[in-house]
Amino acid sequence: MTISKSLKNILLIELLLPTFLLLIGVYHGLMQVIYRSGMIHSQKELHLDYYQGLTLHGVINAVVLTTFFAVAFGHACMSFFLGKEPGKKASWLSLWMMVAGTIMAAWAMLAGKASVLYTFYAPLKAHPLFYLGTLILVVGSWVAFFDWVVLYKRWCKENPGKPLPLAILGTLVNFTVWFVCTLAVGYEIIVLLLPWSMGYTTDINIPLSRMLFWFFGHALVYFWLLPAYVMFYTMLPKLAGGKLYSENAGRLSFFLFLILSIPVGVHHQFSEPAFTPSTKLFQSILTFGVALPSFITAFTLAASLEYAAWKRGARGLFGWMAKLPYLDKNNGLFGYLICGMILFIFGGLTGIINSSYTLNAMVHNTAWMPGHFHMTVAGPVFLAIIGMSMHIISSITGKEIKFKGLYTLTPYLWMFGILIFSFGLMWGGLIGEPRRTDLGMTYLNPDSPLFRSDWVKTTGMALFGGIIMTIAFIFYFTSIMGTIIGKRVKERAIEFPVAEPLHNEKHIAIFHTFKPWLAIMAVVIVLAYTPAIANALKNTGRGAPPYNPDSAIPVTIKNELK
Ligand code: HAS
Repeated sequence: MTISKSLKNILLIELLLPTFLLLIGVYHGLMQVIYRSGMIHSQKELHLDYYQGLTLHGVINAVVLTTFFAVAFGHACMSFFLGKEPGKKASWLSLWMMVAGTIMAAWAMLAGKASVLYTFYAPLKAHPLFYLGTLILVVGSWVAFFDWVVLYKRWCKENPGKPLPLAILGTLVNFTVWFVCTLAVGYEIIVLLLPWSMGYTTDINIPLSRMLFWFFGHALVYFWLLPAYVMFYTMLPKLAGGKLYSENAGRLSFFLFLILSIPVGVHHQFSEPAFTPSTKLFQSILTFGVALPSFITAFTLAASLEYAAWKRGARGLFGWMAKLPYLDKNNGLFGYLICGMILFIFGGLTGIINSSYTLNAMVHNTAWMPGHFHMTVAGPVFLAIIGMSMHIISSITGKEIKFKGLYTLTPYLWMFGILIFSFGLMWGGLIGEPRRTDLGMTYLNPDSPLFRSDWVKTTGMALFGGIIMTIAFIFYFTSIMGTIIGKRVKERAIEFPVAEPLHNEKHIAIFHTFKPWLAIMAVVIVLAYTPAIANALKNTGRGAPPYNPDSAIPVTIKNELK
């Protein structure tokens, strides 16, 4: 489908701006493994602050890149699957708000005034512009969503009785979850963090602020994941040369995400005494529930891939795994999606370990945790984002992908790097290695009395994996830069490889309406969060003054001592 100049420019900015910012994000990722492996024993050597770098790494890679991409991919899906481009004014307004928010937050982080990590947990305190910028970025993404809802309603009126394309269903579910969960973090920012950071209030209710964050924070991980799921269901079977095994399974999965993505946030707070065991148990059970749509996805997609491989001549029980178009240079996107899925087998299984209350006590706040989440957010999510960004940029500019060999190799190299990196972290976590700690200053410094020789091999493994990932990103960056400066060789258009369903499935009415699912979503959230809010309000502890991450003395007292 042809694309207007305005939408083309919007998509290019939304995809390329975070790609350039990734240079900072990936650089600080490399610095993390270097710091942690003990190669650097003093911050002064590189004039870099560990927590500042970690904040830039987390915010750019996990918040800015993912939000810009979700909006850009949403615009592209709306245009392609509904046959109508989103409103020009709303799309530009959304973009400029997201850019303005990013600039504000980036300034605060680069100036060293917001080293609070991507979770911005109180009592770590950031400059007000960090919180405000994050809020404006989020509200900018809402503007795009509200406009899509208008588009969707118009499409329903014009196409009565026609099933909503699965990609649109997935996108609307994703942004509904996003809208609801960001209300909580918006409240946290406006009512708790901003007044406190501006000095209007002196302390803050820690359990409440963290609970509000995780109301948003766990749903956030599905906001990252669902664009990749849209690609898995609607495009991957086609890229593999087959068909989608069951479209109804896809619809069910997306609706399950709608009801279960949010009411599970307390599983990040199992070790916080403010919440009672029954609150934790209920959300732990719901967390096992939210793994269900991913299991459905795993089986549906495995069946779709098996069908594709059988069509390509595969035989035997596992023969299909070898007969997929892994290194086909003219089908590079397949590699990005399949490598993401393979990583997600491990990312998902480790997630299920985390959600068990007892096992969580073993792994919480250890290096295991970044091991888990790099096989999710840096696995299927990141690979789908960069693979699809290249696909969209090449289609809408009418340019051929350049350095196809590098582009095709990137996901395999990245997967190999992540597996080594994450296994190093998880192994380290199991033998007590903490997360979010500059180990080179203490535990990995042979001159320190705290030196832990048993962590040398695990952090070394993570370093090795991190270097491979950095090389993979350089391959990708070279290819995307080559593509952008290349010559136009075809019509500018939005194109997606669309998978047909394998069966003519029964029409199940409940899979074609949002209303009952939205009602169940509201009920489950109320059931899960009423006790959690009551706990946070009752067991507040003492309000906390602001801290910076590099010192155990509150900022206010430090100022008085000066
Ligand atoms: Fe998680 C912590 C539980 C999924 C991200 N998670 C985190 C954090 C992040 C994160 C960033 O219960 C750290 C936050 C922080 O900074 O503190 N997580 C889960 C569970 C799932 C899960 C149960 N997480 C994700 C996803 C993420 C993500 C997705 C990002 C995108 N996670 C937790 C818990 C914690 C946590 C606790 C807190 C721990 C603590 O103590 O702090 C589930 O959704 C996972 C279900 C997934 C599956 C896998 C399905 C597999 C598929 C692929 C199939 C492959 C095929 C290909 C078919 C069941 C779909 C085959 C082809 C071949 C050729 C072989």
